[in-house]
Amino acid sequence: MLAFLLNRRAAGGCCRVWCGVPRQLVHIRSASVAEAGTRRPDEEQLWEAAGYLPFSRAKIGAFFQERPVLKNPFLEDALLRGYLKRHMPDKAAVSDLRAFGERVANEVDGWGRECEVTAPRLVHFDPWGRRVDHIVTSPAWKRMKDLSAQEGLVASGYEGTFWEWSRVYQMSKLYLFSPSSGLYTCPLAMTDGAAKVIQSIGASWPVKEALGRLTTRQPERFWTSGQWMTERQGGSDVGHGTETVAVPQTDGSFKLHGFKWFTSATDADMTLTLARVQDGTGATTPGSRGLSLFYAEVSRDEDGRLKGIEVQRLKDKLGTRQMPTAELLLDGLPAHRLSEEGRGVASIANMLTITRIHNSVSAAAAMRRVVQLARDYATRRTAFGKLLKDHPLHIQTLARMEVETRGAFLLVMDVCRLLGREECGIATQLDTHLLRLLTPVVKLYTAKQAVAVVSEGLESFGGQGYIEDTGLPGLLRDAQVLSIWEGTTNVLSLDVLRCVARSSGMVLHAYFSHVKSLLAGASGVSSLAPAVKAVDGALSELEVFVRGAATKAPGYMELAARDLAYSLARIYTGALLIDHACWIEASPSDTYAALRWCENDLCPVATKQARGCFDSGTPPLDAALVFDRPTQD
Ligand code: UCC
Repeated sequence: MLAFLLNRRAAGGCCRVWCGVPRQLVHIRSASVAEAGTRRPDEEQLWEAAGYLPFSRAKIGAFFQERPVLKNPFLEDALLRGYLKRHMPDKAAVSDLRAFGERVANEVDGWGRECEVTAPRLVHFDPWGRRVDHIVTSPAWKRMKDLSAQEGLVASGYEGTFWEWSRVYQMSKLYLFSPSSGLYTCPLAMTDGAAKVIQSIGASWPVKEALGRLTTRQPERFWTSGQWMTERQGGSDVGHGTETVAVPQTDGSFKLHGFKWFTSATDADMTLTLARVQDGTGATTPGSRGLSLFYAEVSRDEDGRLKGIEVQRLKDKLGTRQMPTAELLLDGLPAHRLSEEGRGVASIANMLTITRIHNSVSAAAAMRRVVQLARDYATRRTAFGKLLKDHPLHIQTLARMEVETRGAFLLVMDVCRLLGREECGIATQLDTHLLRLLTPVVKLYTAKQAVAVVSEGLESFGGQGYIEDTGLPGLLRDAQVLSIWEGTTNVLSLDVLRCVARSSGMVLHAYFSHVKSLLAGASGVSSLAPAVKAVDGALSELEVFVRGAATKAPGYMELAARDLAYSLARIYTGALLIDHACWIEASPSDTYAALRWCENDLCPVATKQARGCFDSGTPPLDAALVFDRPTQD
């Protein structure tokens, strides 16, 4: 009967939106319906009276899509819990993470959303015309700062409570926090990096007090730090791009003059930055050798004006909109030199290591979050007559995302493990080499994976993944920055080559021997045999490539750098997945994830080499392709 009526309506060209609220004759017309007062056909009135009209009163239609629910991200994460159980089964750590996971789901995630919708703004002048340069942030952003102190999100990296596992514990907490943090993980990364630099240089006046504030759990004392490295000429080639000069003062301090083009989380209380010391004639040393590291506090004079800083404008960014990013004119900013003159880059390198690890934690966390939400949604959303979870193709897609996420997690946590060992003074030479090599590798690889997995994750929500107020698009926008800041993929690939060269290949020796030892632990585990074979084979191919590299021109290795870094990441991750699957309490899913990961091309540098991708004839062909233009008629 209903179908009959609908057909008749369609045939009549009627265009209305109706919803049937039982027994109520309320209807809402679309713009194209007949004018008010026009007599409706009798059949239509009958139809309404019977309550059959779907979608009359469309604004409150009875059908709603189920939303994905964020549950405690710690309890939901089988791999995180398994990893911690295996390596640091400390009850205090686990119960803290469990409680924090609850807080993230029930409280913090809402604040993160508030940060996203209440973007920071810059107030240049007060109502009376005085220049104030206030960066106004949301109350939620301020709550994030207090929470970060209370929960020890930086402090726990320095308290040593869990000895060599302190970094794993800290980063696990940040991993739970990151996707709900409204990007507060960015200032925390720089704060952690600054603390590490100050600690490694040896805290004395005036930074001793700062170190205490960066690593405190007391919200009222807690400071965040900036890392002002990017200038108008860019943020990658720091050695040539830095124009800021440091003018010596008679008391031994300096005043900085320059233009910082991209300063993140600019509401920080202090910063570390690079500048060139001027000599008595105003001359400076060019290049990296002319750079020194400076400490500066962000403070105001009695009139409320920033001392030595003008905030030019806030950046209008694709993502990370929750966080203020500014262009700063340094016009006599009081500062103290922390490094020896000319040792700026080497001295800030510790900060780069820490922020790159934080970046990787955020990448793995973004993947985990989208997988958790997509998994939940699959149990609620029906399409084509059944729940998404009952569509094998959909679950296959989620399973592939899960494999990527697991790989990223283990790679990140292994680097955190190495960092913890180094900081406890128990790192072997092998650990130190691995940490140096894997830091750029984990950063570049997980950042790229995050964009791919989060993008796939959004697609798994269909059109809803593209709707702003679901909160999902922000995950993708924020993931996109991960491959850009703290060294782009190519810059980090070149960093891999540089650390191989500087260590005379020792970092690679460490790499090969550690992967072999991980594989040795899996010999005899038949369920993992195909994965072990794949990693072993890829490792041999990599060894052949590396041995041959010694005879190649530098240009050859530069072309191979990205594929080399990817090979290092995929092989090492494969070995970690295998190792985890060998754990006595590992689940069948741990084994399955290892097998699936190892079906990838684990050594793309060998694959591409075999195709001549790095040969000298390739760059001109690449260039011709890139700049291909239609021929003139
Ligand atoms: O600032 C930015 C945004 C802030 C927001 C951060 C938020 C993060 C949040 C994450 C969580 C959500 S973006 C700025 C991005 N810029 C970079 O990251 C810089 C990228 N460029 C590089 O990394 C380059 O490789 C440079 C700048 C380091 C290259 O400079 P140089 O001068 O050519 O460097 P050298 O000559 O290779 O190295 C100079 C010294 C050497 O030590 P010595 O002299 O003792 O032999 C190197 O061994 O520095 C040492 N060094 C390192 N040490 C250089 N790089 C490293 C390293 N990665 N680790 C250890």
